[in-house]
Amino acid sequence: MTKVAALDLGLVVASHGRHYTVETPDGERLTCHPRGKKSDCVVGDRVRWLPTGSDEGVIEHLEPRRNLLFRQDEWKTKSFAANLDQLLVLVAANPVFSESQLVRALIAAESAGIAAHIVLNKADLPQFPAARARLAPYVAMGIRVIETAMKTDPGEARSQLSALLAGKATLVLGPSGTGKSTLINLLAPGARAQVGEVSQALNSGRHTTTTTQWYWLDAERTTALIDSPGFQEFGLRQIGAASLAGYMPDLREHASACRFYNCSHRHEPGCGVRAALERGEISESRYRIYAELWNELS
Ligand SMILES: Nc1nc2c(ncn2[C@@H]2O[C@H](COP(=O)(O)OP(=O)(O)OP(=O)(O)O)[C@@H](O)[C@H]2O)c(=O)[nH]1
Ligand SMILES: [Mg+2]
Ligand SMILES: [Zn+2]
Repeated sequence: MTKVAALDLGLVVASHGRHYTVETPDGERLTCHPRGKKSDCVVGDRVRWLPTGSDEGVIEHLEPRRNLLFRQDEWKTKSFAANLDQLLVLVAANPVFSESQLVRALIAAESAGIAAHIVLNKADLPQFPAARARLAPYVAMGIRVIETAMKTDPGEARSQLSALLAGKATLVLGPSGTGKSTLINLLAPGARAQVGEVSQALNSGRHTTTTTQWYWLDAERTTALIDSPGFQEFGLRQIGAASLAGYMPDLREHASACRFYNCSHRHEPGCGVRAALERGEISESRYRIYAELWNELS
């Protein structure tokens, strides 16, 4: 048997269900199949592989991960990507975003130990002020919210984002039609990620991007953006109801004032979180989403 350490190292840059695209340290890309039937590699994984032909290989070993961002729906677990430096949750002025989905993505990142920022795109649309107002609680709790108009003001969007992204591997996550692939094309030279027409994205629930894919933004391969398909469902079954508030910074801040150490912030007397809600220090929508999630996970 070949020793694992003697095998070539590779980075999983795309996942196509049954096979993967793996990039070698010199930047060559090849198709790799998993050894055996089941595979659990995701984009961002470091793997050890063996060549099986001139441009094909087999994955023999998965290197330990620094982190993994995933969601857990009722019946299945969906891994987004591994070994991330940060997450950009991309929402848009239109289509109107679901705050519940935004909260879920932020909680998943927080529980995986991955820093998250929000990008609000399509600042050129008339719905923009309303979308901005809905994000005010996130700005207040210290999350960075970057406002862009990638299509109408790409130069500005590029300069707003390049410093934040430099030297990091960033996953771009968000509902369909918000501009994730538009962002990839704006920043990754020669990316040609497929971009969907507004009408399709809005009305047919169509997802233009269907696979997760890693793009380098620079020739030195130090900065990466990962495009992903838009999501609708975002289960958090991996998280227990009792730890939920700990992953919501605005709630967490007030939980130390609760009379009971195991307060659910739902019905108990002397609850610091509900007191803060009444004082207007926690937004009603955030608390409502917390309560919904708490019921779902209990
Ligand atoms: N008005 C406006 N439209 C934009 C802007 N940025 C992107 N779009 C449009 O939004 C539509 C969807 O863009 P995509 O980049 O395909 O969206 P996506 O998030 O990758 O969508 P999925 O791949 O389906 O998840 C396209 O028609 C873009 O041209 C913007 O700043 N303003
Ligand atoms: Mg896309
Ligand atoms: Zn409480």
